[in-house]
Amino acid sequence: MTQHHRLFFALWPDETSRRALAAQAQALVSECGGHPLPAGNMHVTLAFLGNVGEARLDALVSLAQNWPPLGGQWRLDRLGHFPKPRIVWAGSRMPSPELVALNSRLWRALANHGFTPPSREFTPHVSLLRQAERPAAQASLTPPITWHYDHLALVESLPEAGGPRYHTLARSAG
Ligand code: 2AM
Repeated sequence: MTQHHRLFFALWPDETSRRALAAQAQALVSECGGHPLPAGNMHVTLAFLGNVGEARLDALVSLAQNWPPLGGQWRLDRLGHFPKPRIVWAGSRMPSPELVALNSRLWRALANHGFTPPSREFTPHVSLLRQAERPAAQASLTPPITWHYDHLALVESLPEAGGPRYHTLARSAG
């Protein structure tokens, strides 16, 4: 039987923004209910691939490893809510042109390997709370958090009883 891996490409926060996001998640629990994501799991997904067969793994690893070095920052100034999956998230009021461009570039490269880009618009977000009962009362994230990123990661999501465990399979230089 072919083995499948649940994969996505993501950016991981630098230490300072990770701490700030974790503190923000903790502070929102009393207001929104739900459970904060473990700080080490916080990330922004650039491309979600879902279940991918073993045979396609090498090409993805190579894509990640050969991705040009990144250097950028993302300013998070907004809180949002996805009611169906019951997620409270942090993101930005104005779409970040750098992240949108990176998302497009990545999907163009993935399309060359036979992956189909999603039809839904890209809404970069960092999930802060799962199983949230309500959105945050205010839509702004104050003070804003500036996230510095320097590499792209290909990550496998491994289901575990307490929530997914993320395992980085490959990353770009940075
Ligand atoms: P989430 O943070 O909003 O849950 C691993 O599951 C990562 O891929 C998470 O960042 C998750 O987003 C995202 N993800 C899961 N299912 C997805 C889907 N169908 N489309 C886009 N992203 C998805």
